[in-house]
Amino acid sequence: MQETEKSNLNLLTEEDYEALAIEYEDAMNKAMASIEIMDRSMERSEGRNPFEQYESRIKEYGSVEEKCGRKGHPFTLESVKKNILDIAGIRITTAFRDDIYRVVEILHQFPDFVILDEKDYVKNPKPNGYSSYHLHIEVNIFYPGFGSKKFPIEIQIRDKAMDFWATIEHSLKYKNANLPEEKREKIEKMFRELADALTKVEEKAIKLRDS
Ligand code: 0O2
Repeated sequence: MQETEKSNLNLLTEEDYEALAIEYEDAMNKAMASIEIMDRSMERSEGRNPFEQYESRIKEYGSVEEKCGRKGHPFTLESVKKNILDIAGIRITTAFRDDIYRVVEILHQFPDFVILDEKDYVKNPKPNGYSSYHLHIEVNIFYPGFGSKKFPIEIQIRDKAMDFWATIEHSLKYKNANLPEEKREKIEKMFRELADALTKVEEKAIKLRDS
């Protein structure tokens, strides 16, 4: 669709999205700075540090448009602000599965983060085997002369084995979407088996750590 057609329909233009994304980036950077403080504080404490790696990203314009379409939301500025909660996303990776819950506990204690909702796909994996802990948090940013604004951020927490699974599954998702039904089912089954095998490896790793 042409940019002129988009503005006629009040659809979100790439230019408007870029302006919006800058504000989300401020909120994301603030949250990342807080996570770095948590990590460094855990590093100094006596126990093991559950934070292994963390990274952030701003969702691309095309992905926001695709997600609005997939979820049946209008692709307008107001709708995107209300419905797309992962414009700013942070992924935290842990070494062990049980570290995920230590990270969740620490995030809950942090006063700058208001937890909006959370989904535990670690205890309740998706039927395809996807397993991660998701939280939506809200971060407050003060803009001199404008006042405070609140921004949602999605935080995904998973261990390294789960991250390996999700990265492969994500990269093959679009490729597999056009496969014949029978072949797709076979691949989905292989992904479920891979997730089960990785869960067993994770359990062994925890046993090794605790032995
Ligand atoms: P992308 O391209 O990774 O950004 P919500 O985001 O909460 O409004 P939903 O569907 O209720 O939407 O949330 P859900 O299922 O918790 O998934 C949100 C995000 O988790 C996805 O964002 C993915 O990043 C990741 N995710 C969820 N399910 C899967 C899965 O089966 N495989 C992989 N690899 N990742 C998954 P997006 O925007 O869908 O995708």
